[in-house]
Amino acid sequence: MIKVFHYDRSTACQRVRLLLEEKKLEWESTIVDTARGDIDDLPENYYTLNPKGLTPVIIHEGKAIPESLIILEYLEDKFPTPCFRPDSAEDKANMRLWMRKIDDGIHVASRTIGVCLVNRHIYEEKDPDLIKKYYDKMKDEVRKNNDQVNIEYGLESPLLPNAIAQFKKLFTEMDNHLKTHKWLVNDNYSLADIALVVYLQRLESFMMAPLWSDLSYLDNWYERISNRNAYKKAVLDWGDITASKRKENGLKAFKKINQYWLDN
Ligand SMILES: N[C@@H](CCC(=O)N[C@@H](CS)C(=O)NCC(=O)O)C(=O)O
Repeated sequence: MIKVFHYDRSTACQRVRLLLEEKKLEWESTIVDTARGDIDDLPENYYTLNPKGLTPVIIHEGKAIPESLIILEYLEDKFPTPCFRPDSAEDKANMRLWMRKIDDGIHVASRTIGVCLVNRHIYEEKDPDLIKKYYDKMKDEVRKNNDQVNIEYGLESPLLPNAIAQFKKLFTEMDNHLKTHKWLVNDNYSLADIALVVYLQRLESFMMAPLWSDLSYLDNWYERISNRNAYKKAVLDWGDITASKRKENGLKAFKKINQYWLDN
């Protein structure tokens, strides 16, 4: 049995759950949700499972594996049927190049948007000592420093325009590719589609879908994945405890975000 440490709305956890559901694997859920500053909710030994203290982590055959993109490849290696990785070396490289964009900036950009629009308001409502403890324990210095800027400046954060620009670049690139291909790698649904789709859901949760309304191939791709049973089970059914806050703050921010999108 695969044990998964995760929480509802985390994009990194959503992609792992999506692959688990696509492969129809049985797994056991443990919720670890520190994203609203509740660092005390982290299980005692969690840093031995993931030195960064983040989710997801899976435990399989006694071994803990963090990092969602590594987990996707691990599951593919261990449970190759049905298969979500192409055969040829060239296609595998293409698949990994799409996935690489996540660790090359998109995941950080997604956090920037989240902190500027929502997390800063959630932290404001909490005991300041608790939030201090949360940041004292945060291992990733870049994440910590970016968060400080994004909490202080919100929609005026100097990091926000570039975060939006990165999404515009990625979504435009995906749309161009999808004009002539059914999926991101040739005509087979792969780990690349599974890894990236969660960011459309994330931006949509902020009511930002109008930004990419002219990217119809991307929109169609998103719709095709959203209609899959596995997606419903892995993403929609788990929901998002902060959905109303995302919607409310996303709507308030839309004019500014749209301007950042148009400026780039
Ligand atoms: N590169 C990591 C990123 C993991 C990550 O950022 N996890 C977030 C959720 S998407 C988390 O654990 N957040 C907890 C928090 O913010 O306190 C991966 O792909 O697994």
